[in-house]
Amino acid sequence: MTLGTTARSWPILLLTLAACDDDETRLPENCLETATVSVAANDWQYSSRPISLPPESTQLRDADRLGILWYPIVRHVTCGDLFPTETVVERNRYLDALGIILLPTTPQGAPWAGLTQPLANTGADLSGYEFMEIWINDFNRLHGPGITGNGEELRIDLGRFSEDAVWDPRTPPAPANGRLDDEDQDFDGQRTLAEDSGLDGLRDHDEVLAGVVPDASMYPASTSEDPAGDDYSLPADLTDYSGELPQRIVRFRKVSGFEGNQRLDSEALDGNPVLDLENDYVEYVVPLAGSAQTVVDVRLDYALSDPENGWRLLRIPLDQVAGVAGNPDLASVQAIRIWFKGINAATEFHVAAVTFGP
Ligand SMILES: [Ca+2]
Ligand SMILES: [Ca+2]
Ligand SMILES: [Ca+2]
Ligand SMILES: [Ca+2]
Repeated sequence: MTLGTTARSWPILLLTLAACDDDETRLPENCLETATVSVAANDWQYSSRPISLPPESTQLRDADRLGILWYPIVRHVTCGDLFPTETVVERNRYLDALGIILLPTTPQGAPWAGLTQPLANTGADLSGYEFMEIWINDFNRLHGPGITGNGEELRIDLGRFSEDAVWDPRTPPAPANGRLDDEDQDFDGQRTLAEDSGLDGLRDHDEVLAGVVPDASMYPASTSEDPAGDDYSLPADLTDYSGELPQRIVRFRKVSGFEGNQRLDSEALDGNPVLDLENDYVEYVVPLAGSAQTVVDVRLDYALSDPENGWRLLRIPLDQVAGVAGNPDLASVQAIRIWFKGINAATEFHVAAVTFGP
């Protein structure tokens, strides 16, 4: 099956993975029919704040959302990074991936950051799948020999989420505002220059006039020209991932900007212009320092010395739910949210695939 009702990029990803993948870690034989999630940066957006589910009692705060950048990884991750024993031809094949950088904040409660992707307006049917798999690279900073971690977690939610997102790029962000923020001001589906303003509805000069205050974080998203920090621009070379993390933060800071990206952005997850606030979802928790859900740990399994290869294949049984909000239904999954908890440092991840099987 194919998720979603809009044009997305997963068939290409699936073909790529299927082509390079012929050992015991392979996706199922029928992986061309396996539902998956896009790793194209354009298909992700800021999420609303997850609600804390029993037995957790302390709710997260909008203001404790970390800064978060996301951007496409092109011509960088190879099949050989994930499958080192493949043939040379296959090892050299590039895979698309999603880059995510979390930026620290000064939290009063538990810091968090999340991205969401609508899967299908009417809900995708995932009820026939046993597990979800994710290829993720933490560059061996959060897992490996001798690393016990400080409670850093990857969390994945499937279902229906409040559309009232914490989308302010600044740190700390303005809280969700109780409105459906949508660049398409007249809801005619046509983008005008004025409408490509970011979810704040303000172009740069209006941000200045409105007295929007630039953030004062260590890695400020905003400047005096773009005080809201929501301008879009590409680095000179989108395939340059060299240098240290602070350099990549500067390079990719504006790639996930919504103002001037020539797209009509919206908080809406279902395509209609009404703010939906319902939360009906299941939550899965992956302690990042743990190995219980790790199927492949490339560096350890293949005895590699490359410290930058922190690729892991995580497999999460869909029946091992850590929390339930409202009345979720895996037969009708509108969106996926991936989010991080327990991290409050500049931290980088690459995600190469999110799939469901068998
Ligand atoms: Ca809103
Ligand atoms: Ca703006
Ligand atoms: Ca701006
Ligand atoms: Ca836009």
